[in-house]
Amino acid sequence: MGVLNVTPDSFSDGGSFIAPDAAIARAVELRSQGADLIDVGGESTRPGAARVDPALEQSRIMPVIEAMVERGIPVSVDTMNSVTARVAAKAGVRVINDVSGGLADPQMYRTIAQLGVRYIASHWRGHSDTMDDLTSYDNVVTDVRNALKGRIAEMLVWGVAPEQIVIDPGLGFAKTARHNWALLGALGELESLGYPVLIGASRKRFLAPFAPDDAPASERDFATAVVTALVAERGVWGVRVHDVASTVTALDVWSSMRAGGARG
Ligand code: PMM
Repeated sequence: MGVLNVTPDSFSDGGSFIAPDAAIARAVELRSQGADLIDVGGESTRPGAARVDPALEQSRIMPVIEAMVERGIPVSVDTMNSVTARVAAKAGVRVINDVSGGLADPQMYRTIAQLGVRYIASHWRGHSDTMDDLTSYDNVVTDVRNALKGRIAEMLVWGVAPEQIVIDPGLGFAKTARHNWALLGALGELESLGYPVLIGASRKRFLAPFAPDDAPASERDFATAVVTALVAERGVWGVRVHDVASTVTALDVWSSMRAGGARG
């Protein structure tokens, strides 16, 4: 899944793709580099970010989404708003990616059930202006697993079908570096819930120690690609990344090694 943030303020690509033409060109590029899905977002979730009105969010993303659908590019929409999910689905989007896992909008599960689209639900504890104060866990792996299990139970009550659901530990959302590593190191715990898992590690702060001091976030792509190969080995459904080319290379290396092992 390639990231396309149509925002002025996302932490690593904010401002680069706010003009629809630039965003559409980027979508075409990510697709040609091998992304199976392009995740379009109009609201930044970087730590400290302020909320964006759904009308503004839609005015940013909809021209881009319509152009992508017209070109046959598979789109997911990164939104916490059920109204935006509905508008996007009407335009042909088949995947809704909700970093709040449904907690930001009480209408989300009903909407997803009605739309019948794929729904990616992340573990989340609060909006970006508070999330860095919400990092207290008894055991992060057990707590995130139980929280996601609770979200899934509620989705099913609202009529969301199991086949619609993908889960995500929400790396960096109310989590320290230690928490992110604990979750990546225990992916089996999340997979044991029985749903596909998506991982969004790309360029996040916990990968900064693997790049030079004060290097831009794009220098975390190498570490991101390593995470991609390692979580692929663990059987995850997808990875959400900014630099599709390096992740595709990592996956090519991983699959060549697997195929070699199978041939003996
Ligand atoms: N992270 C960000 C945004 N959307 N969606 C999912 N499913 N998982 C994530 O980890 C995730 C996400 C924040 O990163 P960005 O600001 O660079 O897009």
